Amino acid sequence: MRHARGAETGAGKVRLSRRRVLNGGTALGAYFILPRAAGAQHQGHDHSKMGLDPGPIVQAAAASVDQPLLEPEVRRSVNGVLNTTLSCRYAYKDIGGQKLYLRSYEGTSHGPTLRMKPGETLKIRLSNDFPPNRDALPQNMALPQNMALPHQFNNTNFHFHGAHCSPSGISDNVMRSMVPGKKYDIDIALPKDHTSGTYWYHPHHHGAADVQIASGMAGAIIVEGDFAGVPEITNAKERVMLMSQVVYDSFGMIENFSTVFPETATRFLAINGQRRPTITMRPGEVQRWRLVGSQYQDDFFLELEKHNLNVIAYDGIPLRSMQELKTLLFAPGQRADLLVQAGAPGTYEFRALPYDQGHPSPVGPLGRLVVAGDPMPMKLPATLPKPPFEDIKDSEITGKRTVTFSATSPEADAAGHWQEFTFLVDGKTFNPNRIDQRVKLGAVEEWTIVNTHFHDDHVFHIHTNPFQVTQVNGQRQPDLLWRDSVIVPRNGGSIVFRSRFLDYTGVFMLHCHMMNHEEMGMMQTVEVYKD
Ligand SMILES: [Cu+2]
Repeated sequence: MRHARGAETGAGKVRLSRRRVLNGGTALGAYFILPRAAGAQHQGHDHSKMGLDPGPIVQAAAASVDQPLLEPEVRRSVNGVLNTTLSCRYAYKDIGGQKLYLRSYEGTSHGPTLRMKPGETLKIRLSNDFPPNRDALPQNMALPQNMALPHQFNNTNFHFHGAHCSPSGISDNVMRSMVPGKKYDIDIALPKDHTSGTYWYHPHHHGAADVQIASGMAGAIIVEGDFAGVPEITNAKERVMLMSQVVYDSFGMIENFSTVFPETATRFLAINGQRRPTITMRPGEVQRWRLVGSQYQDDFFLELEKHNLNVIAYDGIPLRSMQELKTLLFAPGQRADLLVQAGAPGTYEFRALPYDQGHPSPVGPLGRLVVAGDPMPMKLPATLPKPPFEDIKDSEITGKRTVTFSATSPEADAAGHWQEFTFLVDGKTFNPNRIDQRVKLGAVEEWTIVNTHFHDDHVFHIHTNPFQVTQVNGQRQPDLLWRDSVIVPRNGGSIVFRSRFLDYTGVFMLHCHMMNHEEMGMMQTVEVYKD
């Protein structure tokens, strides 16, 4: 991705001599070189006449916006196995005219898109190529206050977000610690009846996951095969779109937790590591946009100017009928599969609108839809196939429980340092040595998630089993959506869901997917056990 964008950007906006292109080199990426004389005259001197050549003057360019949307490299399964490697390493990334030096997968702005089918196995040889951690492990990590300190940002691991698979061993086990300089095998087998749709992967090492996701360490996983027999969907061109809030310090890096913490930390928004990319369609064309909520912290209130957002799946799980929306509230961790039908020729903004999630959600352009060319008559589907899961009936419920999200904050909340906040589940910060919820294998439970935090909405996410949302703030939800991540409204708000704890025993996590909060302790362990 980087190479293509860097080269096109410079050449497209400024007429460069061959010598300057060679001098500038590809290392300059999305920066371009101003004609030397212009820079010199600005100083009131012409150094070239004086024989003093100051060399090319490099200035950050706005030219790296409005480039065609690029998608991550695709890696596919072969004979039932997706066998690949992933290197975790530092890389230069050119995003929106900013040259950043951040942790990455494979040195690209986002990791490769992995495509596989239900019943297949994902085998990854993960190489942690980060340098050694600069900080020592806090002394006595058993102390909860120490476990809630972000730390050791070069440790990592691998989480297949939304998968129904084993949370143990070398499968989707987020308790693993993958340290710098070593290689690790990951082996995740999906059951044959796994849902097909849009999933994603990201690091989940407590202490480091937030900084790594904020750095763009995320990739899409497409489990193929949904909507077979619906040509309006299967014939549509697909686009994978990884959403991000771009953050960095004055060195273009993320080396300190305070780079990501204040709610105002976001510099701008991006899709696939590009600032305001362009998406082209022909009038009447239908495309399937696979949106991945890989933004590290905040909700996006999405709008595509003068176009409907037609949702056909949330969180990788197909809907029973298409939702025709004008706006979509999109939380970290979530996915939404949209059918977009292009209208009349023109340019339309794809953007995040103002929204109050307790603090203002980040706003700004995400991309631009450019509709041009000959009409392409396509249709939206009239109906969708039967969805994959049966509704959970009252008669199935074997138990109920309540989980409470809360937080404490300083008086001057907006200006507070991260050390002045605590984020809690059931009154406690995360402790990996404690089991918080024990659930018998095969149980079907109804859970109420309460958010007593006066200030912020939070995003409840649980691993291994999806759930069906039945109530929000006491209101029955007629659409009974299946999800793996859902917003819990602030100040006494609540959601109720039902879930079947099927197939897999072991320990996994529930947490807030606003990663700052998870990192500071808003996470619990869940153990599914067999008698
Ligand atoms: Cu939260």
